[in-house]
Amino acid sequence: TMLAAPAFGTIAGHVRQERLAQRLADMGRIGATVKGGVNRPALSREDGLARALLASWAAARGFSVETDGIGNLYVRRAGSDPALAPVMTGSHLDSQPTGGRYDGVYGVLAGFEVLEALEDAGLPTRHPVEVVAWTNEEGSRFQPYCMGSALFAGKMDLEMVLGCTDPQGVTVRDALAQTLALAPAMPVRPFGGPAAAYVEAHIEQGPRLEAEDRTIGVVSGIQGSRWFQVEVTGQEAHAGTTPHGARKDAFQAALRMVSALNDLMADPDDIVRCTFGRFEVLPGSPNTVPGKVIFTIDFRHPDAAMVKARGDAITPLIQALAAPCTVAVKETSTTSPVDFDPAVIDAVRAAAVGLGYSHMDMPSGANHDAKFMAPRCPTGMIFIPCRDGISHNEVEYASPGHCHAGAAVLAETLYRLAR
Ligand code: HGY
Ligand code: MN
Ligand code: MN
Ligand code: MN
Repeated sequence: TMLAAPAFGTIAGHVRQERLAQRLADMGRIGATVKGGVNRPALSREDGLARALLASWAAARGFSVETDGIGNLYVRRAGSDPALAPVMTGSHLDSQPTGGRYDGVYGVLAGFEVLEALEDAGLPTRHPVEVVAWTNEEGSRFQPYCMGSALFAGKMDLEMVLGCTDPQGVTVRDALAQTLALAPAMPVRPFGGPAAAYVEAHIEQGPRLEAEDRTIGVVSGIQGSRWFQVEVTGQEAHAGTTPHGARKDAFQAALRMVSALNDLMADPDDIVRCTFGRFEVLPGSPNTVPGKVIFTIDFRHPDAAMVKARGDAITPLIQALAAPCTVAVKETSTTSPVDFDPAVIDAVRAAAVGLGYSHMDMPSGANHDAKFMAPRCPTGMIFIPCRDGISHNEVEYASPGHCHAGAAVLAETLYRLAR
């Protein structure tokens, strides 16, 4: 029989703002950049050192740590009934090349703070509670994104993933081996383990909570996103002697493609998101006609039909504009919009209300590992504001008070799901 739920604050009262702030500062030193951000690419030395630091903190508190075939790090506080599936939280430690000290890390460390608060309170839970640091959420160095959570959820093939390469040609397989070597050996669990629920805390990475002066975002779901890598091949030639009519100029072809994609994605309501984040013109010499252009497309939309229809139009449009060059289009990540579990959404909102935090329901424009957990178990997210809504930028900042509030709401939510 389930005893009456304890008053809100029972566990949140043990969440300590300064301890969380200190751990964020400690983790933020790994891969720190001169501009105050972090450069901690997935499966880099810095990523490995961050994993090792988290594993050492877990060991110091008597939590067990395990990993799996892609290096996800599971920190577990045992439950009184080990037969029960764990209630899970977490996020990622990898960052953008010019990333901030909160994206991903905040969710991992807010989850760790919940484990510490449960321990300090001496509160048992029937379910084990686990914090996961998922491998390669960002997808910046290696595409696709969310390799860790997608493999856990059985949505990607491990051999495919291990063969993926970064722009320097390094494979996930090789980078993973170097990363794992930086932390003590730990038990390896198979993918697809049981999960009773998953709740991820994250900075909003947008301006809405700050604009509406709310502390907690009760997240309803995540928009769909489709990523492409485009490789245009022309012919290098002399800039002075080659008539334009005889050129196979890869840059001019890419320009036509981007211009047509901008027209395709034009949206008076400004709901569509289409970003050309990587754009390489090779060989990059002023007096050689570009023979190759590599560029990426990150297309997102909240409506499933639009993600399908508009996304399916991308490749044929690009191919029709390639001549006299040739083009290869590779779709590297494809995820549909997901809606989070109503009961988890309600639990997050109830915790915010119970703790007296201002809050608002809102969708997520950013991808998260929660996108891959949503089909596996009841899933939800908690947002906190970030200054000026800026993220994927070294100035990214969330106040200690907001970090504390998100961890407190996470604590009450996880406790009610796990007790
Ligand atoms: O790209 C994203 O939406 C996530 O922040 N990595
Ligand atoms: Mn993130
Ligand atoms: Mn990110
Ligand atoms: Mn994430």
